[in-house]
Order: sequence, then C-alpha cells, then structure tokens
Amino acid sequence: MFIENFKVESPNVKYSETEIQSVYNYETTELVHENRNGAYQWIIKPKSVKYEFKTNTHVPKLGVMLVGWGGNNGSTLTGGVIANREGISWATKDKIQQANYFGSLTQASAIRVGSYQGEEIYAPFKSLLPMVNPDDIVFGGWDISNMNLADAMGRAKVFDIDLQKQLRPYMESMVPLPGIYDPDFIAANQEERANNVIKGTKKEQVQQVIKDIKEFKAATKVDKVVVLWTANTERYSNLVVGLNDTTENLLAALDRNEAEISPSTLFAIACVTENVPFINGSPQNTFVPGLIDFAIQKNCLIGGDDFKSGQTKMKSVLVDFLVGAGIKPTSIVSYNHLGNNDGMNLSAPQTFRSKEISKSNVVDDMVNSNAILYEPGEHPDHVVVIKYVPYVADSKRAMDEYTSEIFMGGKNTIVLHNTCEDSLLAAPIILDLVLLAELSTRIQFKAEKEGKFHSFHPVATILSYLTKAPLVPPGTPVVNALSKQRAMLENIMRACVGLAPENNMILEYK
Ligand code: NAI
Ligand code: DG6
Repeated sequence: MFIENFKVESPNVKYSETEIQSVYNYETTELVHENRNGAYQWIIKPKSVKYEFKTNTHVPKLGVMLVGWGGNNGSTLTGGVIANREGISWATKDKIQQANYFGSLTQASAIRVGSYQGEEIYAPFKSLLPMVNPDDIVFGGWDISNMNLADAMGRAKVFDIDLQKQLRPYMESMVPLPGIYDPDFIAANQEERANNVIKGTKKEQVQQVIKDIKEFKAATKVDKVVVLWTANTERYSNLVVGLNDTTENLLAALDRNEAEISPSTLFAIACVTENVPFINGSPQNTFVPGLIDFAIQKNCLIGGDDFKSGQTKMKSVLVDFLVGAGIKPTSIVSYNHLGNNDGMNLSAPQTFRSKEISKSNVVDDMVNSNAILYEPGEHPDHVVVIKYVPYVADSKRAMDEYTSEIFMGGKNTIVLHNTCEDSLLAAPIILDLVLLAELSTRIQFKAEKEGKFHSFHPVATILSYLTKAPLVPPGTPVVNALSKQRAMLENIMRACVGLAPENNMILEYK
C-alpha cells in the first residue's frame, strides 16, 4: 500500500511551526586492537551515541543557476521542469505521454515506513522532510554559447518534437548569461560554440559571476540560489604548491591571473565567496585543495563530482552484488559511444582522461571490503573506453563486460548493453542534487558531547548517491556502493524525524 504523507508521533520528535526537532540514538561500534593475554586481538564494542537534529521547515523559493545552461542537460532539465509545472502532455508514436519526474530519487522513489495489517506500507521519498517542489524552481545560468534555451533544446535532439513545440514559447526568452571560456581547459572542438564569454582577468570574471548571482536573486526574488556545473568536462588542473594548495594561495593566484585556475574553479570561488552552494556535475578536479579549504573556512556547501547516471550506477550495483555474494570480479571493461556535444568534447585526450579517472575509481571500496577474494593491493582489470559517434546524438550506447571467478576456478561473464538518452538520465539527477543540497543546508545537528548545533560538513557527502566520484572531506572514507549511499541518505533523513534506520529485519513476521 502507498500513503502520500505521514507524521511521526514519538517522544523523540517534536514538530513546531518552524522546525522539526528529533532525538536519535546512533547505534555504532568502537574498534580496539589490543594485546590480550599476549596476543593482539580485535575487540568490537557496540556503542550508542545520542544525536539531536533540527530541520528548518520553511521551504524557500529556490533559484538554480546552471553553468552550461544551454547544453543538453541544462535544456533538458529546464524543459522537463516546465513540462511538469504546466502539466504538458504530448503525442509519441506509442501514446499520449504525460510529463513526469521518473529517474529522480526525491520525486519518483519510495521508502518503506512500516507494515499495516500484514501489508508493507510505502511513502514517497520526498515525504520524509519538507523539500522544495521542483515545479517551483526558477532557472537561470551561464553558457559560452548564446543560444536561447528553445533553440538549445532543438540542438540537443532529446525531446520528442511535439513536446518541443509546446515548450518553445516558455523557453525562447531564456538566454544564458556569458560564461567563462578558457580554451586551454576544454577540447579545441568547442571553440565554434564560444560566442558568449565574460571578458577580463580571472578576478574580473569571478566578480562578474558574483554580480550575476546577485542580480538573478534580486530579479527573481528567490530566497536561495544553488549553482551547479553541467558545462563541458575540463581537463584536470595541475596541483601546484603555492598556487592552489591553500585558500590564501588560490586567492593570491587569482589576483595574479594565473593560467592554471580553471573556469569551473573560478565559478566555485565566486559561489564560495558568496556562500552559495556549488555542485560539480563533471569529472574534473574543480575542487582543488585550496578551494576545499576555502569552502570549509566559509562553511559553504560544495558537492561533486560527476553525475552518476547510467553505466557507473549499474557498476556500483553489480560489483557490490558480486563482491557481496562472494564472487570475485577480475575484469571490468566498459565501452560507450555517444554523439552529443559532451561526446565531442570528450574525444580530446585531456578531457577524456578526467572522465576515465572518475569512471574507473568506482569499485575500490567494494574490492577493498573483501580480503577473502582479493589480496592486499589486488584489483580487477578495469578499462574504460569512450568513442564519439555523431549519428547516435544523445542516445548513448554503453556496453559492459564483467568477468568474475566463481566456485572452484570457474569463470562467469556478464555482458550488459544499454541504450538511452544521456540527458534524460542526468536531468533528474541534477534535480535531486539541488533539492538535497538545499535541504541539507536547513538541517542542524549535534552529538551528545557537542555543545552547539552545527550544519553538516561543507563537503556534502550526503549527495554521494548522485555522483560517480563522491567528494569527501580529507580523511573520510569514500563509499561508492549505490545501496549504501542510498541507505545513508534515507537513514539520515529518517533520523531527522525520529525514525530508526531501515534495517529490513521485519522481525514481527519471523
Ligand atoms: P553539453 O556539451 O551539451 O553541455 C555543456 C554546455 O556547457 C554547452 O552548452 C557549452 O557551451 C557550455 N560550456 C562549456 N564551458 C562553459 C563554461 N566555462 N561556462 C559556461 N558554459 C560552458 O554537455 P551535456 O551533455 O549537457 O553534459 C554536461 C556535463 O555533464 C559534461 O561535463 C558531462 O560529462 C557531464 N555529465 C553528463 C552526464 C549525462 O548523463 N548526460 C552524466 C555525467 C556527467
Ligand atoms: C560518455 O561516457 C559521456 C559521459 O558524460 C557519460 O555519459 C556520463 O559520464 C555518464 O556516465 P555513467 O557512467 O554514469 O553512465
């Protein structure tokens, strides 16, 4: 059975007009490795830590500014939200299709809340805590191409033509602000597109972005802005001591107009300066150490990197399943070809390398979790290939071969083939990223020994489910397994309303 919403009644939760307060006992463990009777032994001690959460329930009017607004993802997301808001339906060759938010964790997935008279009861994920309704988001942003969003939607070739015709009147007047173009960081084949660029030094470019955010906020009267990079994949920035290793060095390098500061890092500097959450949907190392340091100093949310949309999402499910089942993946080979502008940009070796890195590191935590299967340092062969094939446009083909060792030296090969419009996978993920980033800035918490409430760490690991290479604070474990990432997010949200984590024990029926 499905219920639309619910309220928790418990001594551990209090709803007031402005906030939800909850008390949550975090059941965890403490590990010790010590000499007992002459031999070292691991001791695991269960412990319970009391946490208090408070969630501000005032849902703001949200502005979302996309860097790369006129790209396939940007135009698809904008059109998709308008279609939902306006209740648009359109004719396809199969049926009359209604707008929906399928593929969005917050808008189209469910959580189990319990059982009632022998039946499992589910509720929308978004009913856990008050969240921005995506229909109410005001979009804006930047692009190095000055094409309006209606034409950009046509260029993207993602939506059915009947839908495009209906969306055009809403999108024609949407024109991206000039972006920061630096040909050194993206493929040379993007030059033709760059007719809408912010002039001046890097510092002047940052100042212009800050001005753009302020003007957007004033013009749209939104309460909060989140900025998200869905522009071209850049090459990695070189990490140089004295240049981008600390906040001071990064800001001084900006003053000196140093060439090695990428456009995405410039956007991030502008956002952190203004305390505007900034999310990176591409694989490059926008968050150089100096930028992470800056975000921590300013307590400004940053999150990334690289949307986890298709092939990698499957990988973080399949490898988790295999290793969790005691099967040893020994070779993972991932091909994809696509024909959109992202594919064209990735056909250059330096930008491809950024993507190769973020697509390749996604099984490490699962492999490292099982020393019965893998020797220390052992890793499956893992190869990632991306080819640009213009004809298939946004319809990406992904082919994966997983070979594993099974019982008694047997081999098991699984082959997957996926065909899908890339932007239709990415757009709902962008939505989730901005909605969850906004929500997380309204949550405060403290452990029993902490005097004051505080927000989550500015490096937003809570967004990990949505990214290929989750950005984590220095010294924090990276979790790639999709089910763990989802459980972390859901269980933190449950804690905010005084609900225990979903443990799937269903003891009442055992
Ligand atoms: P796209 O190439 O269609 O769009 C990118 C847009 O960014 C273009 O319109 C371009 O003109 C603009 N741009 C480039 N540099 C800019 C700058 N410095 N400032 C402002 N605008 C700039 O690409 P698409 O398909 O929308 O993908 C966007 C990004 O998302 C890519 O980096 C891609 O790798 C990443 N991504 C996409 C996924 C998907 O499933 N579609 C999944 C994971 C990541
Ligand atoms: C080709 O790999 C283009 C990329 O931008 C991907 O489409 C994108 O990174 C999605 O990757 P994945 O592995 O999540 O499907």
